[in-house]
Amino acid sequence: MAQNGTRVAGPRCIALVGPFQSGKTTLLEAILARTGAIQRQGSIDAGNTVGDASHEARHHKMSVEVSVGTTNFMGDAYTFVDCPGSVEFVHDMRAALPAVDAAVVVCELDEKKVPQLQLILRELEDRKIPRFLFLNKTDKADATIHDVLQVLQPASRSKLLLRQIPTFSGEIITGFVDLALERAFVYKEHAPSEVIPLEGDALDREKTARFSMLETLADHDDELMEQLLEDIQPPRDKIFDDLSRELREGLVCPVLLGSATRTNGVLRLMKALRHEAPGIAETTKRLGLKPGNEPVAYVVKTQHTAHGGKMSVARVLNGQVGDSTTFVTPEREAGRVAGVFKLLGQSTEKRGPAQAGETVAFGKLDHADTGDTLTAAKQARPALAKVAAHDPVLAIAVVAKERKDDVKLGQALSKLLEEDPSISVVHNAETHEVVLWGQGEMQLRVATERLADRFGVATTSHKPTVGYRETIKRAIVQRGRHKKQSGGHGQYGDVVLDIKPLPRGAGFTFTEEIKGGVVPRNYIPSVEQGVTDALKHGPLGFPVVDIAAKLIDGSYHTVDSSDMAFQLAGRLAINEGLPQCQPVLLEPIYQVAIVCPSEATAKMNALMSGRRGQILGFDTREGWEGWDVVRVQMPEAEIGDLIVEVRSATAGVGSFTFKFDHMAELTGRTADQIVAARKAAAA
Ligand SMILES: Nc1nc2c(ncn2[C@@H]2O[C@H](COP(=O)(O)OP(=O)(O)OP(=O)(O)O)[C@@H](O)[C@H]2O)c(=O)[nH]1
Ligand SMILES: [Mg+2]
Repeated sequence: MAQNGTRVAGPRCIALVGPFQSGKTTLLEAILARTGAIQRQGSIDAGNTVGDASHEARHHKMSVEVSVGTTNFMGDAYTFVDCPGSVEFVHDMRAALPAVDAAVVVCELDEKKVPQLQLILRELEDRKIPRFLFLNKTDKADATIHDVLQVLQPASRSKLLLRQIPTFSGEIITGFVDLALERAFVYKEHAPSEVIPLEGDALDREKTARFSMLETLADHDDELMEQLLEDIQPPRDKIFDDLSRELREGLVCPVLLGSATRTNGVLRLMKALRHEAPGIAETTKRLGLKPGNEPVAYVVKTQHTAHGGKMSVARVLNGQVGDSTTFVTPEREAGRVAGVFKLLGQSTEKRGPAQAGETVAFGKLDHADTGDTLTAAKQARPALAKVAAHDPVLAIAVVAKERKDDVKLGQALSKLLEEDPSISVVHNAETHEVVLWGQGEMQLRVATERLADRFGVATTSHKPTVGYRETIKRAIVQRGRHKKQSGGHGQYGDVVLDIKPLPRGAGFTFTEEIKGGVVPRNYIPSVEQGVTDALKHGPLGFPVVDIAAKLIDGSYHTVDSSDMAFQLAGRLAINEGLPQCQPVLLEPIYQVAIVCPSEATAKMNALMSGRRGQILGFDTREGWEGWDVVRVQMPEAEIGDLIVEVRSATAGVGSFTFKFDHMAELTGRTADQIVAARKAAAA
């Protein structure tokens, strides 16, 4: 079954992407089985697939990071990068994409998943990555499959092009017709499909579907358009040439059908990749890599294996990389390759040097990060792609279960961040909390599981402390006198403070107006120190802000006065004065910008009123037709798990960014509860 066209030989790197749970990892398994890289096709349910081999992925029955597998097909090496579908792990996909030749977007015929599909296609379109759609789970599909293009086209900016149509036995799909080859196939479970005669109803449907495929191709080929208008049968070569050219130029997105669990349609997919997907030459052109002699590679993924240490999965873009190749990045020295490995999920096999186009793992590149462009020369190439992680939306505070693991936790966290740069760690100096910021509940749960499983540090986690503050609403003049006469040397300090509220955001000021040396100069800094210390915990239990303290009077004792005594006096004045100044709680208010498909915008309204949010306005999202931006002001405490609700109201695709805006007074029951909780925690 020779297929013509302008085939590119050599190793390929193909991303498997698509909405959550569409069957990507199962498709990888099917491809590996069909191409002989593994003996038996495993399944997600049995927990024995090559991809998703980590504890965390098996446990949750979903991909939580990229899995990579290399196989051979008709003489060429193919490395598949199986990306997680969950939006929480999307950074792994985004970081891997720049280096791939093409993507297979695995999807289902499910309207609810179209917004997710759109997000993924958008990423590929923006990066100009040629893409196929693989409509999976045809074993579950029924006759409504005729609506494929109608359902899926809105997700894609480039025209979807149906390459195959299903054939039925009753309601069940039993095979397909390949519209380019004009051949009918009947599916065989876990075996190549069999060619059958194309006749009867199938032939009629084939003619119509083929014509519309050719029409789509002819949109970008005038000669073909003329042939169609004049009823001339275009030569098959021309069709294959157009298919591959228009795919590579991103003009069309061909749609193939199949079932990953049954290995149906997998061989056709491999053949389409073989004949139509671009190779390394076009990919380096896309990336703008100028020709040169030195080895260049792009880091697709970073992993810390239990025994092998750090592994950098990388695609060699130019030259040859072997043991002891030394790499630099534009920012730093990346290290020296210690071992080149072929990957099949978590199993690694040592191999010889890797050539341009191959995707392998390099051992021990201590200072290489995911997304780095590596150059084996003194002079680094400029970064070919930089993929910044999305802003985090959810946080948890983590604590090592055992005190002795505190140091180990720090090391484990830095490895965790290397593996998943969409997580960040913030050490809160005020609360001494180690706060993990990430993309969602599952990602953070997996992060803590990984800390335990992979890096050997068991942790507990809790909600991070909200940055409440307090202030006063009334002024007071308050004396603070510290006097102790116990035997010999006594202690004496006496101050009078003029305490006043300041406008919101003014912070704290300390001034003095001491006349006649009633408080000697050298003790004034001690008074200030005492005041500052006292303001760390106000009468409500929180740091006090927006307050002015002026030292206006006092007295001293030539023998008994000391720095310590004046510190205590300053402290006393604050501790005794503030409760009389109508202390009030302040809570941080953030500006939140929620992005969501327009049909979900109304739901955001309802969501905000339940979370003390104030809607400031709605806008259309620039460059995103059918999407809105909702701008809101919201208390920090309510942002805590906002992402969970935003996602559930938007089929998973809504998100937000936020930044601190101001502190606002909080009174009433909510404030009382917060103060009571703080007191209970301090007790
Ligand atoms: N009926 C049917 N089920 C399938 C098919 N492919 C995958 N599944 C099932 O769909 C579920 C998800 O499969 P996965 O391969 O984990 O999907 P995925 O796209 O890798 O999932 P994420 O990586 O978590 O997004 C599993 O229960 C699979 O058995 C298929 O062709 N037919
Ligand atoms: Mg998966």
